[in-house]
Amino acid sequence: MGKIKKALITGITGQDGSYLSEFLLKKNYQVYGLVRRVALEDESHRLWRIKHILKKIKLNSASLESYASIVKIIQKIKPDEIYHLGAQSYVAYSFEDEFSTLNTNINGTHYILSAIKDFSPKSKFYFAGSSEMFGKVQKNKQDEKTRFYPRSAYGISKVAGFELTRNYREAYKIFACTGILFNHESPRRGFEFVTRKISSSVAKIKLGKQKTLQLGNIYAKRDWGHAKDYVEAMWLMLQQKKPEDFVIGTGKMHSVKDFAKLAFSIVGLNYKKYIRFNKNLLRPSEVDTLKANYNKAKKNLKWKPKTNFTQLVKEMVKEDLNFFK
Ligand code: NAP
Ligand code: G4F
Repeated sequence: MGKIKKALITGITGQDGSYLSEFLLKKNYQVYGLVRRVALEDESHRLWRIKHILKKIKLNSASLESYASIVKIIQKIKPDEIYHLGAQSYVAYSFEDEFSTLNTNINGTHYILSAIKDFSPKSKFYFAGSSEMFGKVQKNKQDEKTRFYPRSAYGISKVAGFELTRNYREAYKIFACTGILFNHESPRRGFEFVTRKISSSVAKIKLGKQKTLQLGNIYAKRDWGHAKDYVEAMWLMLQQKKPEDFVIGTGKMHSVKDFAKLAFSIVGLNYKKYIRFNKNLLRPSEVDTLKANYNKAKKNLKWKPKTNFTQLVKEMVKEDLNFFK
């Protein structure tokens, strides 16, 4: 039997962190998580996505805002692979607090890369890049060569993280790569994101616990996939011979309105009766459309999405019906 690999995940309490942990445990990894100290003090609320695997993983408290706390963990564990998923990930909030979004997202990434260089240069590094980097899209379908045009502090922070990752790879020969992931959702998605806001509202409306659903720009279009499919792509990137960046998506695009229409229809309701426009939910600058060209991942990683749009919406609505019953 080969040596047991060690993986360190930042953002392990989030949607992707939880699926990635399950995936790596199945592959017999020892999984370590970097979590905020407050999370350990409030397990029932903050660790809900990983409570079923808590006995199998090792959590360490640290802050993405503190270089010293990150160094301690990386120096101690010397992970084979580091998946840096921790971030202020809510785009709308990044307009309200640009400073902390840039701080956590850019410095956090820089601290980890710098700690790898000085204390664990053999660790392979995955950075959670985002299709938000494409922002005001410069091409109908976006691939690894498409020019970035971020439209929020969040998008800007991810472009900075992408460039830091590239530069550490080139300057210090660290095995570092960025996954440019398009929107991915699941029943574990945070309630503030539009898909979960819709699926949870549909469930509550069906159960008589809510009357209407307020939305902003329902004409925005996204390339939505399932988070469970996407964590496999993260792992595949770190198993390649050379570190490279990859776009991950489905290549299909739907509007927020399409999502709502389908979600309501699944429970036999007409979305038109329940949706209310709220102008306060519009963003100062919007990303209108996003659609992935993931040909490079298909060819080099042999990766493709397993879940289609209808299956994703059905799963989310069904799980929320159970959740709110
Ligand atoms: P998520 O559910 O919002 O999880 C974010 C994670 O980051 C949580 O574990 C959170 O911890 C942690 N975090 C936030 N601020 C932190 C801080 N200051 N110090 C330490 N940890 C902090 O996000 P996700 O959907 O799983 O996404 C994972 C990563 O992929 C993020 O970097 C996101 O920006 C990126 N991404 C996501 C998508 C998508 O569609 N889901 C697409 C492209 C890129 P707490 O539990 O303590 O808050
Ligand atoms: O669900 P959203 O908040 O996701 P957004 O902004 O696309 O960001 C997500 O995907 C990115 C990848 O492209 C990630 F990097 C990021 O971390 C995050 O996971 O909004 C989707 C769309 C937007 O155009 C928004 O304006 O839905 C529109 N929308 C309309 N009404 C709404 C609402 N969004 C939210 N959150 N809430 C609404 O009521």
